[in-house]
Amino acid sequence: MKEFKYLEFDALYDNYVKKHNQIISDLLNPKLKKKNPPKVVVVKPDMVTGYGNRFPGIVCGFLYAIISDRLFFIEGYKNFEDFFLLDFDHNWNSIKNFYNKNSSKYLHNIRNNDFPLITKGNLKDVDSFDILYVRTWDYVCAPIISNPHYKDWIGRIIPDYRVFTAISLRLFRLKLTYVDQIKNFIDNNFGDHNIGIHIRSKKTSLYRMVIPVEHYFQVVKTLLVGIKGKTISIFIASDTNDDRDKLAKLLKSSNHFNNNTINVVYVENDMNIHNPVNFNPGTEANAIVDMKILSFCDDLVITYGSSFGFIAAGWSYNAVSRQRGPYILMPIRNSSVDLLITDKVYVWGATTSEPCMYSSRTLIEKEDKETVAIFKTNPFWLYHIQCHWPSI
Ligand SMILES: Nc1nc2c(ncn2[C@@H]2O[C@H](COP(=O)(O)OP(=O)(O)O)[C@@H](O)[C@H]2O)c(=O)[nH]1
Ligand SMILES: [Mg+2]
Repeated sequence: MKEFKYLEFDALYDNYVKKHNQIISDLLNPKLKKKNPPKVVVVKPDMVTGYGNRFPGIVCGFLYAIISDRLFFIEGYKNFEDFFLLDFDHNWNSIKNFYNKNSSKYLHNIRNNDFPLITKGNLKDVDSFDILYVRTWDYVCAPIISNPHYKDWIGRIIPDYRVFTAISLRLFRLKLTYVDQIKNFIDNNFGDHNIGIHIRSKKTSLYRMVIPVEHYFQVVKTLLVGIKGKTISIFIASDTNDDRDKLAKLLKSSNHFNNNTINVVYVENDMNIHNPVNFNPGTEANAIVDMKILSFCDDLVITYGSSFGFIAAGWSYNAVSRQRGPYILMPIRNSSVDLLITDKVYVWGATTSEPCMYSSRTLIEKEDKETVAIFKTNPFWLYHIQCHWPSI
């Protein structure tokens, strides 16, 4: 695993951890009789959908906390410590009693969007509120890194603008048991070049759109053009056993792979079981394992409209060294004629491993000119607006 570090950000994070721990231990120390609790950002992550929505919301909350010089907390993530290491206690329940009578404001609520505030506002203007709540499942770091008040500073501490990678690698460090499992899988299954595929076919919000499994196969063939005489692993993560098995069979039966040795690999998850709370396929444990293994692949082929693959693309140091992609497979109408429509692409390559901001087109269409112009100073704004749902 690559020895790349965001030196400036990592130093800032280490200082943040020290500061957080000190302030909270003073607050909880009865002898000190501290009266004024610190100003905070409290993220309410989307716990009803999946990791692909939970992670971006939390990362954005942390970015809000550091740019507004507040402490960072998460509300309602009960089983965080089952999966992740904890550098500092960010459980809002630990200190929320100190705030009962204090003032609060929603800095960002996905239902109201509040884009002008986060794209061009100065957070000093909301300094009087003790609590700034953040509720989002979307990657709103995209407009924050355009904000003229913070742009230069964020650009200095995270020079390649891969805010998700820098923050997620510190906040979402897996516990040893998962690290071992993932490392073991990689040691036993990865080759010289590794292509990760995330198939998401059972997403109800994609209406009647589908992506035939053959399309994933086509993209793998394209990615292998020019690669010769190597050991290639093709790692499949999928929300159904059937699609995974179908793609594995297609790949294994192909003879189009130059002189490469191809190993088709996957974790033996039973995706027929469902999470009883949010009805997601599989389990939270096998989801983070699949996601993390994907993140270590050299090439990624992911599914349009599924945040799972976008998050995988940014959640390892490979995000920094990956030469190309991720490649995003586009859905088509569930009919034989759609493929013949020539104004459709079935796959496109992204230029960044940052997660997509799904509501960026809403921002561009609904907000005032200045907000839109500022958002467009994000070098990846064109990429972000491709994430919007397809118009059918
Ligand atoms: N193990 C595993 N779980 C998956 C896979 N695809 C989807 N899931 C589960 O379904 C959830 C879907 O939510 P999310 O991550 O937001 O992705 P989205 O619904 O496709 O945008 C994930 O968090 C996982 O729990 C997969 O390939 N492997
Ligand atoms: Mg999602």
